[in-house]
Amino acid sequence: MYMNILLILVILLTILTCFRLMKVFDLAAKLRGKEPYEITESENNMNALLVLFSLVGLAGMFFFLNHKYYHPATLLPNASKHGIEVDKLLHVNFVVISIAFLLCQVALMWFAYKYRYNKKRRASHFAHSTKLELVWTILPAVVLVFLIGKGLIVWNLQMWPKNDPNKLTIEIYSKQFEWSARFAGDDKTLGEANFTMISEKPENNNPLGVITPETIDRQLAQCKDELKEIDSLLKYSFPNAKKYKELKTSRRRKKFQIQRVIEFKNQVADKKYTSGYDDVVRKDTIHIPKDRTIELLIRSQDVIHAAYFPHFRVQMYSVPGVQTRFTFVPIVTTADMRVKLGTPNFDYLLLCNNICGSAHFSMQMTIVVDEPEDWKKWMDKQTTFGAALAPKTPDKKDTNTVATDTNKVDSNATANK
Ligand SMILES: [Cu+2]
Repeated sequence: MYMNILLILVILLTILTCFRLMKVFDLAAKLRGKEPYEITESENNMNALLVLFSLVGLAGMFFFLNHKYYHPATLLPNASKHGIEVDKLLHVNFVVISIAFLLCQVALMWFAYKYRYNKKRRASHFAHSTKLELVWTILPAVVLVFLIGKGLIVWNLQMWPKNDPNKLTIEIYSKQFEWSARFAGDDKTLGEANFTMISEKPENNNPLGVITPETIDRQLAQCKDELKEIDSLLKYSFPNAKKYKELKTSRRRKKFQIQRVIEFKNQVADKKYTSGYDDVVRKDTIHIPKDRTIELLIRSQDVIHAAYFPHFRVQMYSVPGVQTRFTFVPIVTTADMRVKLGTPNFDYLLLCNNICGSAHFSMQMTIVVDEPEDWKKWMDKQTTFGAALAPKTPDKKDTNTVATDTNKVDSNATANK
């Protein structure tokens, strides 16, 4: 505290001293019979030289920082197919920017030095040069067209990839402050989901709002119970005006939710809603296979997040109410990357790259890239959404004869009883 006051005092006194010194210089100049702010030729030359000298410092700093911080090895190692192109694009951009920066700075400083004020020199009038204007319009335009064109090609690589029938579709779901992932099962289709179907109740556990005939019935029952509770609060308690208003709002919302769930129920005959049964929902760590196209479908429950996989050069906003997507192919397994980096506990991460609230920093998920056969083994061990719902629902485990899987479903069945 005292240190801060002292610091402010020192700064104020320094400013005051500077003002007084300037006044003294003015008076001294007047006494010598000169104009107070007249700049002499030697001062002018000295300033011009200093400008030139600052160019040496600036360029030196530029090369030093470039060497220290911008080097392909200082980037996180790339682990995706399109990432190679993204990194190349970054390097090309840096080269072009560096050349443009250096040329502009050299020209700026050199002209300031060369055309410093000189009493004997008269400025020449130069109004227009078509040739010069053409050069400085066409040259940057060509460079920008090249950069933007190359950027668009790389962008289209992952946004509009050739349709790969063997792609693996994964839904990435964000909410404050965690990620969930949902794998499309054997049918390669994610079951439909809607926010009105979200239930955090342990017995209805449906945090992503997946729609199946069972979840519809459970959600309807849960919503009706909640509506009854709101009604009884409105009827039998004597809340204050504010609380009363809040309860009325909750009641309106709950009724809207029930209406939506009933709409889903009415569609069951046509839509079936069975693709969600073989989906696999994961919260902490997910495994993905190497060398296979991964299609990410990204959704958000609350605010805008950004799904950022730095090693795969993937980043996409996760926006409430809009599904965004990204496609990539992982090319290095976690095990290979650990050997390559010499870090035995290295893991790929999914991070949130958009400040979304107080615990934003902790919003992450571990991604493990496996060889395809290892990934298959991991996938087969997972409990499907259908199996977690009820013991008798059809899901891929019913057709799978792997012993461990049957055990898993059975244990789940017992847990559900
Ligand atoms: Cu976030």
